[in-house]
Amino acid sequence: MTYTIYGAPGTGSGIIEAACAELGLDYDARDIDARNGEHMGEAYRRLNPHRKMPTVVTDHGEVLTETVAIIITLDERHSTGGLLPARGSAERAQALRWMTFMATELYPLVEMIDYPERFAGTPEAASVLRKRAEALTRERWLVVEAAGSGASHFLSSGFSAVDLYITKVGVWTERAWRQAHVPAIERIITAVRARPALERVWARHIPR
Ligand SMILES: N[C@@H](CCC(=O)N[C@@H](CS)C(=O)NCC(=O)O)C(=O)O
Repeated sequence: MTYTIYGAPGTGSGIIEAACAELGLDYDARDIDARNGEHMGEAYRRLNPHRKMPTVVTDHGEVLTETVAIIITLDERHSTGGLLPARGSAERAQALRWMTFMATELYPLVEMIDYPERFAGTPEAASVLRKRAEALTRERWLVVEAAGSGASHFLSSGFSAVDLYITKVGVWTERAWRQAHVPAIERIITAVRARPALERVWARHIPR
C-alpha cells in the first residue's frame, strides 16, 4: 500500500508524512503550490472540497482528510506500528482527547492568524482578530503543557502520534515563547525532531 499525501512543506501534511515514516509505510508526498493558491483550484477541489491540506489518497482510491482521523485510520490499519496506545486503553483515551484538542482548539487558530480577513470585515477588525488568535494560541498551549507527562513525550506510556501533532503544530508558535513558557512542549519537540525515522520529514517541514 502506498499512501499519496497531498500537502506542502511547512503545513500539517508533515504530521501525516511523519506518521507514515514512523510506521515504515510507503508514501508519496505530492507538494501543492499553496503559496500560489493551487489548493484553491478546481483540480484540488475535486480531491478535497474543503481545499485544505493534507489530503491522503490510498491505492484503492479512498480519500482521507482531517489529520486526527487520518492518524487514527493509519493506526487501525497498521496497529503493530505503535502510533497510538492499544484500543480501549486509558492511555489511548488521553491520546485521542489531546490530539482532538489540538485539532479543534489550536489548529483552527492558525487560519485566523494567517488569513484573518476570512473572518473579519475590515482590515482593522482583521488585525484585532489576529492578535486575539495569537494570544489564545498561547493560552491553549499552556493547557497542553499542564496536561502532559512532563517528560520528552506527552503520554506517560512513551512516544505516540500525540508527540508528532505537538511538534508540527507547536513549531508554528514562536520558539522563544515556547522555551520560556512551555518547556515540556519544547522537550517533546526537541525529542521528536531528533527521531532518526523522521529526519527526511522534518528537513522538508521544519526550517532550521
Ligand atoms: N482540520 C484540518 C485542518 C487542515 C488545515 O487547516 N490545513 C492548512 C495547512 S496547515 C491549509 O490547508 N490551509 C490552506 C488555507 O486555509 O487556505 C486537518 O486537521 O487536517
